Amino acid sequence: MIKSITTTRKVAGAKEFTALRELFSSLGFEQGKGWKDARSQGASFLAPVGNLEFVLSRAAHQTDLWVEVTDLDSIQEILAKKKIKSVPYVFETEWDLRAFVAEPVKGLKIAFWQKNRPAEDAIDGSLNAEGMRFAIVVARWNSFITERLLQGSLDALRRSGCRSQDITVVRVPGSFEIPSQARTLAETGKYDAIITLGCLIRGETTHYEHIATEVTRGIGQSAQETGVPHTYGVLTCENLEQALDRAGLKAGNKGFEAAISAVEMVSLKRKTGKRASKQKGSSA
Ligand code: DLZ
Repeated sequence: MIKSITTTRKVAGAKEFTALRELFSSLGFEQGKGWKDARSQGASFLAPVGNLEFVLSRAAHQTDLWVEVTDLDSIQEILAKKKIKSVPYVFETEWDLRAFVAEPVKGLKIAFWQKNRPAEDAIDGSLNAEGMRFAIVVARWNSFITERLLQGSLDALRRSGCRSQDITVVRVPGSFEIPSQARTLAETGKYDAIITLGCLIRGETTHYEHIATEVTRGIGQSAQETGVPHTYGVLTCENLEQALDRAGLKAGNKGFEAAISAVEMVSLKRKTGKRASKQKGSSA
């Protein structure tokens, strides 16, 4: 049974090795284990889908790597910031896609591509958090769980390109206090989004339903009334086992998801907000 495909690339030296490792991290690739021994070193990057193609063609488009992405513009922005040249790719086929080729180090050509979509298709937020500022409100109650959620959020923000100095973490006693603190932070105007993290466990929480409803309503209300995106990383669980699963054990890490959603919402707000003001401007 085949399990996976790995393609390796020998690089010219330590400088290129570091440059490629940093570039691939900032593009949003998930890091694999990598390895290092006395004679050599490997930096590994994972993608959700691997695909090995043997091609028989007379066309000239030869690149070393094809990377399918969800937001080509964000990738181009990151490369431009790093002063990596890229050129639009001209296809001889009728493929329904957009692409460009970048050469981050001499001799390594990477084609980044995205499926074309009809013009009326949805607007997506990007997952590039460079230059965005976030506040994370985290409840101390059930800290065994909420600290894991916090680590998940920090991991997501850093991997999306957010700088540590643009992240503020505020701890509150319990989930009940999250909405008021979230609102205080949102009203400062210093943050692009607020990420809320807490953990309510039915078996251990008196008035569980009331607290859960109040916390959810309060966070939503703060988001709507301040206009600052808030994302919801408050676990509402039947028991500790379920909470652990959602804090990184079996069912993902809801803190990570809340942070990624925050990045997407900030990007989306910027894109759709711009669109709205452009439309206003053109009708005036
Ligand atoms: C009091 C309480 C209880 C019983 N359970 C939880 C819980 O499971 N998760 C949580 O985040 N907080 C809990 N709290 C604390 C309340 O949220 C609040 O901090 C206190 O009632 C003080 O207002």
